[in-house]
Amino acid sequence: GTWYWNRYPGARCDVESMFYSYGFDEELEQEWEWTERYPSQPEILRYANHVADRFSLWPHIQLNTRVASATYDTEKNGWRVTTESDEVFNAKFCIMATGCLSAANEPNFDGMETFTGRIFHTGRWPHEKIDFKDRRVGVIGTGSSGVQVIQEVAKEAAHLTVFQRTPTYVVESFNRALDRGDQAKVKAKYQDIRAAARKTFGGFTAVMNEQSALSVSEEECRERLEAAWNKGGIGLQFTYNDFGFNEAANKRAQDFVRDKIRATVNDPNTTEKLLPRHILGCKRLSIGTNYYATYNKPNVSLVQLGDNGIEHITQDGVISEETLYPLDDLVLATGFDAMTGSLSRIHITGRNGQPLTTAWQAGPQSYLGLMTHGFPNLFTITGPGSPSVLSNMLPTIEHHVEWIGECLAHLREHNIREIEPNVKAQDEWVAHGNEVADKTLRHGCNSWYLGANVPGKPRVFMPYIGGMPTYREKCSAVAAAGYDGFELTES
Ligand code: N01
Repeated sequence: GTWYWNRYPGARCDVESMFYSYGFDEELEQEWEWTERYPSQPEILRYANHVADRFSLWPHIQLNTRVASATYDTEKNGWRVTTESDEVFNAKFCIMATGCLSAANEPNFDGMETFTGRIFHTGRWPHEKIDFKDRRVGVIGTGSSGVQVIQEVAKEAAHLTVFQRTPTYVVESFNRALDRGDQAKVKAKYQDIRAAARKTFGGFTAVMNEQSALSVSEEECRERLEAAWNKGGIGLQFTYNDFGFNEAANKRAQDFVRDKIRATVNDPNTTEKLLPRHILGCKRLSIGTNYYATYNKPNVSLVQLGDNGIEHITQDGVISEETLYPLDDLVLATGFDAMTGSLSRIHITGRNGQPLTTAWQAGPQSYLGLMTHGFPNLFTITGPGSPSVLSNMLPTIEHHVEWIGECLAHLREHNIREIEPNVKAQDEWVAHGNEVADKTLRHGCNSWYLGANVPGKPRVFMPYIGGMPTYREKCSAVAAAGYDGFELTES
């Protein structure tokens, strides 16, 4: 879904293509050829379609179907799922694979309906080619989607105005074509590399340097950061092990990126606006290709939004700080109602008719990010409370699919009709998740990890930040102990 909808110009994954791929089938991984270090959206979509073809999945998939509700039937111990076209499906188990970053966050700016130009959201991009030639384009938002779309639209538009609320840290991707040799090296030991990646915090191939940034001189720290920068990608975060925990250590990384911005951007005014001030990695690090240099182009200007943000939209453009910026097109790169949005937009009701939105009123509650008390037989793939967005999503999704698959086999084998986490196990898991998150610097900024980008959303750090190896171990131990922490009811 992600790669079907996010088809804006420049859309690309920030995990290397050879590892942003499935590992469950050796023939698949040997045969498929990736063309670039970081895969573009069309290439990932081609890959997903290829996998569906290769494993004959299409007969099991019903496209163009929006699920409206999922209701647990306590008598029948099963789920009743309805679609917006009034189809009804009954199933004993229901698995929500609705995604972490799929419910678009579309702010309803005052006067937006009067705008006479075109409005696009990066996460709901049209399928036809959108031409920005000779047009005055505005982009609102400078997260990972904004960064990518800005770089591309700037190449085409007559003028591009970027409306920035919070400047972001962008590292260079140094994307490049992958030749047969590059691929052959990985393919020769694909499974070994994947196994090693599974032992890292996020399931990526970059390995954390287990040294404090403060244990070395500033000069040595800079040299290492420079080397990591030149390698490209989000590995910069793993240069020292305390960037995520110690503000003084983190400041060294921040200063390094701020100096890169100063060295790149020509206009001092624009430079000042682009300098991020928050903890590096507190919001998701973005990856770009000449992002900062884009602001040296004569057709690009940057507007720093004041405390009132976007004040008003008129038929002609955007008003901020009483200035009108005339526009033909407006691109909303305003992100997602992350982690919970795709679930809360389906009317899910569990035991005793309790809506999931009520159960999660104060923030998502789950056991292992896989199930929620009061919602028996309902699984979530990469749900809140699991490492999900802090990890390499494809292997992480595979891990959940495998765990749930094995769980269902166990239930069938033991003639069990209902599975549900008990309150104690769930509370302990939520408390553990909060305790680990509190030890990090992640609470220091308004990120979507905390739900801070959506007005009114409770501020809770939603993904599990204890790392993939710990998480995998816990999931395996729970299953090995006969689904410890779950109530299993026999038929
Ligand atoms: O969304 P975001 P995204 N008025 O929430 C601004 C993944 N991803 O779609 O920072 C004005 O990060 C908001 O400002 P602020 C990746 O995990 C990966 O860019 O909240 N501005 C911010 O600048 C990523 O983190 C890839 O102050 C408003 C921007 O809009 C996640 O998806 C590519 C606003 C939203 O940034 C989400 O990224 C793309 C308002 N009312 C996405 N509301 C790659 O793999 C929001 N903003 C490379």
